Amino acid sequence: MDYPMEPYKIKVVEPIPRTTREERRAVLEKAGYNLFNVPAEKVTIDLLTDSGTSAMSDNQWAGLMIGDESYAGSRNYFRFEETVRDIFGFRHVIPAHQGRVAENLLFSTMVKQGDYVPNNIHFDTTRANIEHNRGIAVDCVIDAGLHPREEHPFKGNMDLGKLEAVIRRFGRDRIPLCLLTITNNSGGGQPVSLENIRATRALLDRYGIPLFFDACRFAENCYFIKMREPGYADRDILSIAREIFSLGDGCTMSAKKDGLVNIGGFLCTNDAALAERITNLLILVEGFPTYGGLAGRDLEAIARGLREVLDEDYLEFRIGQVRFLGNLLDAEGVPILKPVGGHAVYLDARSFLPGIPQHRFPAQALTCELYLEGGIRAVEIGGLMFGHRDPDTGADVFPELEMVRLAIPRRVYTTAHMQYVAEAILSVFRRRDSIRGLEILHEAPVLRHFTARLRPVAA
Ligand code: P71
Repeated sequence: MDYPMEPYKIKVVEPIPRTTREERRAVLEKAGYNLFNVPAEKVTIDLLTDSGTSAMSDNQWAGLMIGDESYAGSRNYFRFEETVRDIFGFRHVIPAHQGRVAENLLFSTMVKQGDYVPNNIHFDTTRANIEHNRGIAVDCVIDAGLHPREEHPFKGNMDLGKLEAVIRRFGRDRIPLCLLTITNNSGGGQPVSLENIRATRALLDRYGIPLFFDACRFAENCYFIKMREPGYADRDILSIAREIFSLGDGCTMSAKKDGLVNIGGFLCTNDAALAERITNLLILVEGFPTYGGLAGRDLEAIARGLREVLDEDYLEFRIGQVRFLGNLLDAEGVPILKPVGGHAVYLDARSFLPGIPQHRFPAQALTCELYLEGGIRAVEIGGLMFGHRDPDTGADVFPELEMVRLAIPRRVYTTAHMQYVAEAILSVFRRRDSIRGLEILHEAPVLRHFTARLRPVAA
């Protein structure tokens, strides 16, 4: 197994909290068996999300010092705009403080009641922002993208048959735009091929429907194209990115992922009239168009992060580190989603804990055990996050996938940390028959996973 070497050395360190098993047991109970309720100071390795958790480089930290905090026309805005235009190629660049604001601005301007918005798979904030504007979010990923064990190099691809069926059924006038999420987070961090992007574009052109990218993890998607798609092995990441975005009409971006910053985002479009409407709204809710809810120094850090993320040594390590963790688990028979995605390893909780029925939340039970075992914080993506009661029948409805996501922050943990995580998971795997399910004590009416309180069921 190849051991990925960090392509950087460490200049600043932050101690990692250590806790005893007894302490973690008490923390879990107090948190209602929900890791969102656990203070970060009680977490040893935090794999809750790869969003906003990156380590900035010395170059980015240096950039903070030349932040120009002028209300209008900050020099860092111009540097940010120039960088985004150079990589993404869109004419209008609108800053926002994070991805879901860019989504909100876009959908509140383009989507009206009863409109349909297709995507490979909508991320939860994307779906929620479409539904908030009374639109209907439709997932059209290829079938392989829904099966954890099916190997496919581009499991994030759009199913063109499903997409065309949606267009034919509801009509072009009810589809204001189509999205493509690169990489496809909800489907396991899986990439979309350039061939598929081109074909999606051609299909949409026949109906005159604009294509927008949800570009959060675009550089990781580009790296997969270089590695896996015929004809791209000799291309640099920047030229692949430019080719992708040349096929779209705009994008939303959470810079908290491939922008390598702790806060920030933006929205791009080629449509001047659309840009003007969005900008007017931006001034109302987020800020003047040359800062969009961010400080000048944040814009500088994004501009620098977007350059650094295109570095091939960085991406080789990044993707290699995530794969390394996946391989350590796979080699010991731990059931994971395959192939390993760009930003996270997903445990298949159904196979890991076959004795726990879905209404006893096996994935949530597994996240609690990982915390108990090694102070590791992962996130449940299964029945707790996506299950709900059918309003008509009153019956419980559970999602297809029952997963635990181990999201790896960028440049934060070393490969030794990955080995620590794998060892803890293997210990849990060996004693999996003794793990009990959970039941809900308290839940909120929407997005219940953030605040729910649970308890173990009797053996
Ligand atoms: C992730 C997140 C962040 C998150 C969101 C909800 C609960 C816990 C953690 C955010 C995304 C994303 C995609 C594809 C838009 C956003 C929103 N992901 N699109 O995966 O993955 O961006 O957080 O900057 O608002 O943990 P934002």
